[in-house]
Amino acid sequence: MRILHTADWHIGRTLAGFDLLPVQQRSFAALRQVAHDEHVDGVIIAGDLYDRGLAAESAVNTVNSMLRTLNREDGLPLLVISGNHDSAPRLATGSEWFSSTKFYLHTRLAEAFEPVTLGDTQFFLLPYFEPAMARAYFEDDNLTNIAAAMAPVIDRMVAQFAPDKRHVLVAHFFCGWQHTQWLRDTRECWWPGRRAAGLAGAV
Ligand SMILES: [Mn+2]
Repeated sequence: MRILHTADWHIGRTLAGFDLLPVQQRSFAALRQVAHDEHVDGVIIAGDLYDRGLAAESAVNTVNSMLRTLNREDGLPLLVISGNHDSAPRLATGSEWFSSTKFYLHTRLAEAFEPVTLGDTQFFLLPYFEPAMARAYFEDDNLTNIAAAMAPVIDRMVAQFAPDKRHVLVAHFFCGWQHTQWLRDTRECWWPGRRAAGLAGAV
């Protein structure tokens, strides 16, 4: 299985007063070409499709057009999570019927435990979440940071592992120097199995 992994499109972003949309459109065209040339079986978009939760109308139109192009015109399965820059409820609008065209968009923590199976692989789409969301979901006041919250998150995913499948985690986190070891721990300890992989976007 060949998967194209992308993240952090930040559509709608301006940089020192310049609209980045023309650059982002060119990047999207290049991405689409890679997906075509490499005959990928799906595209992972690991968060931050938008730059702001309350995205401008033009940004919404752009993201919708890009997703529609990949999914409907190119026929590619899409595996998408919300990032910290996205508004999860806004991004999720319409997601109930997206899966009919293999467009899987997870924006709520609970959805992370419903693996998406494509071919020989289970994908666990973990949207960006705050510790408070994990405390509420697991009803555990001890989950005061993401490192603590990831233990029950991973446990619940592992319980869903089909033994004859590969398992891929898609996530979106802040990553800094002090988090490097934690990310390594997540990949090598919390995500068991040699054939597993974690794919993330960040910040
Ligand atoms: Mn980002």
